[in-house]
Amino acid sequence: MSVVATPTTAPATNGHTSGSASSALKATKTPKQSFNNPFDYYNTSSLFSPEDRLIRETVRSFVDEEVLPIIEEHYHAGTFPMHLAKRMAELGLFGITLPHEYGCAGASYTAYGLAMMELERGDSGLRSFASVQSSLVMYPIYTYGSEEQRAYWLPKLASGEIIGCFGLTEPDYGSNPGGMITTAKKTSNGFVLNGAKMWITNGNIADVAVVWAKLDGVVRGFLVEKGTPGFTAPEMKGKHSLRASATGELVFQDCEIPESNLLPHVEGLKGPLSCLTQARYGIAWGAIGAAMACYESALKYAKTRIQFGKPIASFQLVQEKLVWMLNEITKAQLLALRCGQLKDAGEATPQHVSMAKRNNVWMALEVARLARDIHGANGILGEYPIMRHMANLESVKTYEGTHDIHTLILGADITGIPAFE
Ligand code: TGC
Ligand code: FAD
Repeated sequence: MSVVATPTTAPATNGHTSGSASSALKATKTPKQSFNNPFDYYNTSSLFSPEDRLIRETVRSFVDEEVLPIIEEHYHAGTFPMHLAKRMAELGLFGITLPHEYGCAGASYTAYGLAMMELERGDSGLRSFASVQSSLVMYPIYTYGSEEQRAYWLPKLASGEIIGCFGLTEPDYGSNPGGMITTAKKTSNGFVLNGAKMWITNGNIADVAVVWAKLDGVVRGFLVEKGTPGFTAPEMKGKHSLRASATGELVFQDCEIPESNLLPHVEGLKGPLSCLTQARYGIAWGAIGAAMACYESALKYAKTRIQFGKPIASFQLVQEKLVWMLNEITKAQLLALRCGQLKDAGEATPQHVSMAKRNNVWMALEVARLARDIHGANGILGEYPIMRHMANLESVKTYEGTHDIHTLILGADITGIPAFE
């Protein structure tokens, strides 16, 4: 059901009859448009490699054909569309930058970003799923795991045969994960874990959890398999955001795991934080997708919704909002593009990524709010994607480092004075 007015073909008049006013109106009716693609105003696509463009187009079609028709239903029901996990795996979206030998696509970071942008144009829950599987589970196993761990886990994760999650946040330690109180103790057979993790994307549906815990006071990474005695993963319910995404707790009560489940090649907080840099990079692109969906809907709506005898797109205040949206989306695209180039060249710092995540998620939320405003009352309906994206983006603003934590990361970088303590 749509209550949007049908587009007018005949020009609406404002009642003026003077020749100069009507010719001025005419002049504004058929402006020469300086762009071919209203969602890529600076034609950034021309800067991507043919392979990156193909990946983007493939994910775009997947989202149009298989995500958009069903996502609202899942969002409403509070369920993740699980059948899409297999499809994302088939498209090579899990561990997309990792090498072919582990069943991965070996694509560029730019391609990874573009894929995340298209997924989040569908829903942040879908991008979250791919972020966690790729950047927070496969990346640490690839980067810090033994060769046996890589060979065993990565192909299964790439093919979607198994799903992973990443346990860092605790009930009392969110922005400050260094304070974590989950512990691992060495035993004769391996390790015993005690503690709890909270707000874990895919926690309740995952087959394997990458869990960060303190061993003799030092943060270490452990792989904990579903069904291990002493490990439970209840679902977290009642979310008004990221409803098409599973979120769980991870609870460890004398949970014994074998020695071979320790990630051997990293110690300290830089282990989990380096994974976050990967995922934050994907979010910086993903948020642009959510913003594009809101902008696209607002532009279409503004051109077809008639008030005071004219499309609302003809009002200067509405145009100002649309221009602001496209202007900020374009700036965000350029920031993400450059961040991708730096990552592909091995030159991106965590702080570069913080700037892109911080700016682009903020931008997307502002775009969503303006889009909601342009849709009037219709903006609150599930028939339009706006409120879903807006509510999702409230989580995206908080997870992977809140907006303010990224401000402090950048503040520390430019002043040399960390303000966390
Ligand atoms: P600090 O002393 O600054 O750093 C400790 C060590 O880590 C290194 N480091 C990094 N390494 C790689 N990448 C980064 N981004 C890094 N940031 C820091 C640092 O060089 C140091 O190394 P070393 O060798 O000297 O030991 O640590 P701090 O305790 O002062 O904390 C700094 C702070 C606040 C920035 C950090 O704790 C932080 O980023 N907090 C935010 C927490 C966060 O983002 N949590 C996210 C949880 S996961 C999640 O949200 C998944 S959502 C998934 C989805 O659905 O998409
Ligand atoms: P807090 O740290 O308590 O922060 C509350 C407020 O205080 C924020 O505004 C914050 O910016 C501010 N604040 C905190 N410290 C400072 C300071 N020093 N200076 C100024 N302001 C400060 N975590 C995982 O480990 N794995 C996951 O898969 C995962 N998935 C998530 C999925 C969802 C849907 C959500 C909502 C969260 C998820 N998280 C996950 C947790 C997420 O990373 C944390 O929520 C986030 O790091 C913030 O922690 P917190 O919620 O405890 O907020």
